[in-house]
Amino acid sequence: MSNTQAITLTVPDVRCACCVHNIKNALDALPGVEEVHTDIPTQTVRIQYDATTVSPQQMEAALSSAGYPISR
Ligand SMILES: [Cu+2]
Repeated sequence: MSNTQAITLTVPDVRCACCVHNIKNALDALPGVEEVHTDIPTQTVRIQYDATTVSPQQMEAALSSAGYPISR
């Protein structure tokens, strides 16, 4: 059973297309991540995910270890 949810994270280090690419790669590596949309002007990452498989904490950790810590 899947339980699709969405969150938007603020990632201040997003600056260019390569950051968008790196973020997508880091998140796509996590099972349960369904869709990643990074917006450069607002420095936000919107993630659609299966909440039964992956947690926001895991996604934040993946971003952080890819060099893109989130801000609150
Ligand atoms: Cu970049």
